[in-house]
Amino acid sequence: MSKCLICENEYKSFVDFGDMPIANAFSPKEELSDEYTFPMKVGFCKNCNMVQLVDQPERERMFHENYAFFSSTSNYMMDHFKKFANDVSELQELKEQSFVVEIGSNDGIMLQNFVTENIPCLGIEPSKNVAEVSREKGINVITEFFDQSLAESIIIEYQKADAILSANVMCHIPYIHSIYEGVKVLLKDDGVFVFEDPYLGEVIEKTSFDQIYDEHVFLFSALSVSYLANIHELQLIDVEHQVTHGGSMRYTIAHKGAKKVSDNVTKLIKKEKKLGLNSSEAYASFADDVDQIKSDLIKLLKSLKEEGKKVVAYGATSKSTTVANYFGITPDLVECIYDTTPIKQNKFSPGMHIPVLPYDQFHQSDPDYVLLFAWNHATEIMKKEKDYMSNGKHWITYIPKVKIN
Ligand code: JHZ
Ligand code: SAH
Repeated sequence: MSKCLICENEYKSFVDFGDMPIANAFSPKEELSDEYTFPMKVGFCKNCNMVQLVDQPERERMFHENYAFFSSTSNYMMDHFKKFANDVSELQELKEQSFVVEIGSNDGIMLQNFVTENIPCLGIEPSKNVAEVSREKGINVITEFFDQSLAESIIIEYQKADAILSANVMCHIPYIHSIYEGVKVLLKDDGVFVFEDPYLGEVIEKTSFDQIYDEHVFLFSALSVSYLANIHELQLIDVEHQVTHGGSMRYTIAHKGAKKVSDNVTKLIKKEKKLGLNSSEAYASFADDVDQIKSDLIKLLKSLKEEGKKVVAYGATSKSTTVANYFGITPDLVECIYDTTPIKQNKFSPGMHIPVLPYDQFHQSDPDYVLLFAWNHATEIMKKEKDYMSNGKHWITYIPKVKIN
């Protein structure tokens, strides 16, 4: 039995992936013999409905000056964050006297939109290399981990915030109570805290098990987020589904009683109860569903190898670390991974050591099959590669089921 990070209730895990490396530890050859691993299991707490990793590596092993994920590698995500910033500007009627704080601002993909509108903003980003890129865009950044004590120092040095924003960061933080206390301190009386994360309902519905890796300690639902907010005298006031990262949810939180609660919240909670996300049964077949994808994909890759086909992968994602390591995808099944991110290139994937090559070489590679590790960006990538893939080359995807396109 393990203790819930939210309510301290005891819970059991429902899926066990075995020992996993750090998802973003793309390493040079000389560092491959010394890889850190941790036991990756996921559980569901019946009391507060939070789905969570049982163990997680210390935060400094994941977020540091060589962090490998740069947000601005997708044009679709650039547009998404422009719209996100715009939605919040309209909601809060932001102006030149307002103040916006983003938790986990990475390379500035969101805040750059406030800078161009002359709306004062501050990024909090502990990974120094990505923070440096945002500084070059004229964004003011504190390179520390956000928590309650940092929030207290921000209100002394700056002011309280009209909006606190965060995307794909809240689900990364096991010390989430300190974050919520920090939000409570930092948020103006009529301020909003708006964040997005991969949505539990879709992870279960699509068996998108690769959303589970070291960085993703929580899979949120409206049920669990409203419980968590309530503990801190905050309130979930709106929810909005997003197509990003394979299915996400945008949650809007305010001080308790400060704003009207949208019908969207009650409707989503009702839907989640109908789907049974508040009961262990919803999670009972998850491990078997993952194993079905595993056996189908490995069978396909082995038969392609026997036929002498050339198989490469596209997108050295964090998610692919779970896929490759749990399924046992070695370089003899998938030759290499092409990726546009310089820091990942000419290194090896965590655990399975598949070579990561610069995207520039993809069009000379002449593969028969391309395994799409960045399946969440399928629309953008398949459009971009349409001509190249047209003469007899095929995509392989595996969420929700193994499919040759
Ligand atoms: P992508 C990361 O997950 C980590 P990952 C993190 N934990 C999280 O939650 C989300 O991001 C937000 C490359 N690429 O977005 C760039 C191309 O090569 O699926 C990236 O390396 N060509 C914070 O890593 C990878 O694929 C392209 O055309 O699973 C995509 O990574 C495009 C669009 C991407 O996130
Ligand atoms: N918001 C961006 C980046 C997500 S990557 C996007 O959606 O694309 C997750 C980021 O959260 C990393 O850059 C990591 O350094 C940062 N992070 C992790 N813990 C944090 C904390 N306690 N406070 C602020 N940022 C944190």
